[in-house]
Amino acid sequence: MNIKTTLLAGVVALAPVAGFAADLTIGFSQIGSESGWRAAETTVTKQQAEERGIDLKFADAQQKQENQIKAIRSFIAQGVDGILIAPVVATGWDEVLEEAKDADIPVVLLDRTVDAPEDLYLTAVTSDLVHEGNVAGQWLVDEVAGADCRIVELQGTTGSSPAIDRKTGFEQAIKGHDNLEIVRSQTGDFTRSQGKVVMESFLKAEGGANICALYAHNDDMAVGAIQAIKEAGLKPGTDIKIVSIDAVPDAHLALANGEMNATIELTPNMAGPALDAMEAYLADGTMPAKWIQTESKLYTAKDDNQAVYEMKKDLGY
Ligand code: GZL
Repeated sequence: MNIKTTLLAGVVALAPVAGFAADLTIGFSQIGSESGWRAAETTVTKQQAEERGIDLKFADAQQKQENQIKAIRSFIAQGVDGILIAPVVATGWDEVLEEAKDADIPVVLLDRTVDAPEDLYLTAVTSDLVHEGNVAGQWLVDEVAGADCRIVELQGTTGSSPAIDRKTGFEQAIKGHDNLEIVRSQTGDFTRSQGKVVMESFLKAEGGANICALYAHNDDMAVGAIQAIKEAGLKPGTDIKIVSIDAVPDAHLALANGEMNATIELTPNMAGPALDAMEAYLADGTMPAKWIQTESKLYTAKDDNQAVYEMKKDLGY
């Protein structure tokens, strides 16, 4: 059974669950700040640690796995009580996770998974990344209602579990709908700048009139693509439908302005459930489920996006 958490229950409340955290030191290997969502996750994680009296050792890897591995080894050498990792890619973690296990230091994964034996980490707190892709694909199937639609896709960071799973889920949803076809697919590395550059290349290669929809694996790439679509003299949200994931404040603004059509919410509060599990394990050996799943929610232009923007804009994105 997956323990679901919700955005509001996590981010707004920020209340600690119990007082196991006295004098805990936790290392956090964060990928970097490639997206607004990632910045919010960092903000929330620091808030959660502070609320619980946890001494959080924060390391920003600037999107490089070798920097994450160095940071994790440093945490082990420091003898921290636990380690949080947001793994930039899915492979290459076995050795350093073995070292943490040998040092009896529990590891909790945030927002992405790894291809490693499950006994090498306590739990993973993530959304259902395949489901997110599914919801995005199904939204487009319903939106075009049988009309032909040539799709371009901005993938997340190559080799990351969200890029792999969100692609899988989207393709599952459009399978069997021959009117829908992905004609271009390339990584924009989850960033606005790359999302713009790659969308410009799609527009040049295909011609704007031949692109019906953009599926972006995150809102930051979608926002960059919106800029490129506008600079090509086209109307994002009308000439090219846009469906994305994260539901960051700027995506709600784009939805409210008719420049985006749908996004699937990803809570930035992975640390709340992660630290609950870590504290309980450190207190009395309680073993959590291997996967703590966070909820996903579809937002479209029909929602009160201005109100959601106002609620989210000060949450650290
Ligand atoms: C998904 C997470 C992704 C976000 C992006 O769980 O890893 O990484 O969707 C971020 O915004 O870059």
